[in-house]
Amino acid sequence: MNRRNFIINGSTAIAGIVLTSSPLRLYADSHQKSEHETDDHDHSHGYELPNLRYKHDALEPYIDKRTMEIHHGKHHQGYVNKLNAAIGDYHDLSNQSVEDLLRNIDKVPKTIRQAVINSGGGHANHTLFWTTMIKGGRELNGKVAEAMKSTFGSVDAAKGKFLTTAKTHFGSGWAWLVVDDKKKLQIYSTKNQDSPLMDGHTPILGLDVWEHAYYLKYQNKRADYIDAWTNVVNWKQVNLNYIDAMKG
Ligand code: MN3
Repeated sequence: MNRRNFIINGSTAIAGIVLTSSPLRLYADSHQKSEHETDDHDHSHGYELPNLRYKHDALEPYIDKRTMEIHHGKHHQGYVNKLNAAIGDYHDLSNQSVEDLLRNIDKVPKTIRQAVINSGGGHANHTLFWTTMIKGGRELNGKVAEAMKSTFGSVDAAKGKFLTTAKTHFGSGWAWLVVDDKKKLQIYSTKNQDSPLMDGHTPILGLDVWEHAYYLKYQNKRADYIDAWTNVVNWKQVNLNYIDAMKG
């Protein structure tokens, strides 16, 4: 047992509750623990694919069951496997959350840095993505809505900018709503699996625009997929992510 686990387990015993001391706190609300997963910070057995909070068909007809099965079970699992392979014997790295790895990407040895950017980014990005969708979607209000108004003029303007950013991104990548290092909202896209965490930004909503996210159902019609996705956005979770990001 390493020092960090000892402290967390010790705290757990005293407090009687599980203390999730950042960085996964961002996702804590949505994080379902399985019996194999007792500690967000214990990666001594490698990073693990998080469970979905809903069934594969829950987002039908907007996101189809088969896409969810392959996207979560094959693509996301693939990023987790490749991250574990890249980290290998770097035990000092594998004690960190994937978010911390990305935040401190300059400290990752050059020989594995790009692999961590790709696969660690893939793991972190998808982990957020699953939690910001839910059957039926949720209403957009609360603190994040206020911040969207003050930053972009209106909630609709912010939503519009996000959707346009996603639709016009060239090639594989992600559209993001982030809290930047000055605690301001920003909307932009990144290529491949590049994570906003590498720029010191905290992503609170991400939309996967890789073809694997939509091709089975929408083929070349990325805009249709993006419009459909608006029906399943869990804005309640995005608001919680915003509140959490503003605390940090
Ligand atoms: Mn994907």
